[in-house]
Amino acid sequence: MLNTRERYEQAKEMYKRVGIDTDVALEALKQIPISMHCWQGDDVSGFEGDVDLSGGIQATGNYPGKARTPQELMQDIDKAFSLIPGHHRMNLHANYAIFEDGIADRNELEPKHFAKWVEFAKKRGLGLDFNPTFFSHPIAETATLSSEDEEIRAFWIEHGKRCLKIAEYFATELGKPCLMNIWIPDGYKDIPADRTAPRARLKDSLDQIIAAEYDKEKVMVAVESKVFGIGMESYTVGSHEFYMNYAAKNDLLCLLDNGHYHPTEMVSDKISSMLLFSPKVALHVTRPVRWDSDHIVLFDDETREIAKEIIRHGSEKVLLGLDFFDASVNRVAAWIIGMRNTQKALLQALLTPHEKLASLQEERQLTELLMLQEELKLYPIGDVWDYFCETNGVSGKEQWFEEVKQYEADVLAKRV
Ligand code: RNT
Ligand code: ZN
Repeated sequence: MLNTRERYEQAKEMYKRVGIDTDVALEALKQIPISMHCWQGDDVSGFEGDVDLSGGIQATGNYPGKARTPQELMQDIDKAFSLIPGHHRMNLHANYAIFEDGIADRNELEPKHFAKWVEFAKKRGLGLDFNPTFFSHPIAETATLSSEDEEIRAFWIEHGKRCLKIAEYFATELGKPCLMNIWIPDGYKDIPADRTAPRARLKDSLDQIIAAEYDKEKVMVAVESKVFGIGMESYTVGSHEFYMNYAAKNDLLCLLDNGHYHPTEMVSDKISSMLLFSPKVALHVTRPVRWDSDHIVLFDDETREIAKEIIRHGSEKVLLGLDFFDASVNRVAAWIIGMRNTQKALLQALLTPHEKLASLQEERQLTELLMLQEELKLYPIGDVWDYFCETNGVSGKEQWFEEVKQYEADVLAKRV
C-alpha cells in the first residue's frame, strides 16, 4: 500500500492536469482561520450559575461529560484544537465571563471578567471573537433591544456597550481584530399587530450602542438576522432586511447564519451579492435540519458551496465562524467534526479550477461545465487532506477518534 506522501504525490499529478497546484492549495488552507464557538462545549450554558437557555434556541441531549467550569471548557478546547489542523480563533459569548470577585450582571461586565480568556488565547496564539449575550437572562424573557419597557431596553443597550469595550480589549491584548456579533432573539409567537415599532426601537438601540466610542480598526461589529426561533415563529424583529439595511447604512458587517433562512434559501447564493456592496461579510456556518438551525457541520453540498464562494472571493473578505450546539454526542468530537468538515470544504474549493469553470460558463459551454463539475467531485481530495493533516501534526483519517475516546474515558467520564 502507498504511504500518505506517495498517495499525495499521485493526487498532485492528477490535480495538475486540471491546472491545480496542490502545494499552493495546502499553503492557502493553512492560512484560513475558523472561529470555533466556545458554546458547543457546554450546551450554551456559560458560567453565570443556574440559568436556563432561552431565546428560542435549544441544545437537546444529555451526553455525559459536559464542561462545567472555565478550566474544563478550556481543557476541552485544547483537546479539540490538538486534533484540528491549522491555526484558528475562538469565539466567546458574554455569558462565559469568569468571575473571581463576585458575579457581575450583564450591564456591569468589564474586560477584567475576560482576563483569563485573554491569557488562554495569548498562550496559544489564538485570536478572539465576541458576542454580547441577549438571552438566558431573567429580563430577556419578553424582549431585549426592541423592548417596549424602557428600563429593560436601557439594560441591554448598556450590555452592548460594555461588550464593545471587551471586544476592543481582546483586540488590543492579542494584536488581532475582534469580530463582535449582535444577535437578539426578540420576536412573537403569533402574528403581531405592529411590525414596525419593535424594529424602530431595535434601530434606536443599535444606534446608541455603536455611538459608544470604540476603535473601528480593532473591533468589527456584525449584526445577525434570523427568520424564526422556537416560540418566535411568526415574527422576529431582527429580520434579514432589517440588518442588511442597518449594516449597509452604518458601515457594519452583516453576519449570515446559514441556519437562519427559509429552507430553500441558500447563504452560498447571498455571499456574492453582499460582497458587491460591502468589503467583508461574516458567516456562521451551521446545518439546519427541520426546526433546528444548529446541527454539526457536515461535508455536505451547502457547506461546500459556501466554501467555493469564500475561495472565489478571497478568504480575507469572509470572517468565518461556526455555530452549532449538539448535546447528544461527545461535545469535543462535535467541534472536531464540524471544524474538519469546514476545512475539507475549503480544501475542495481550493482544489477547484474556478477560472476554467468560469470561462466555460462565459462561453456558454454549459454541458461541459456540468460534466466537469461532476467529474471533479471524485478527484482524490482524501489523499490531499490526509497529507495536510499529517504535515500539520494530526491524523488524517478516523484515527483521531481514538484520542477522543481516550479523553472521554480519562477526563469526560469522570465529570459526575
Ligand atoms: C441563534 C444564533 C446565534 C447563537 C449564538 C449562541 O440562532 O445563531 O448566533 O447561536 O449566539
Ligand atoms: Zn448564529
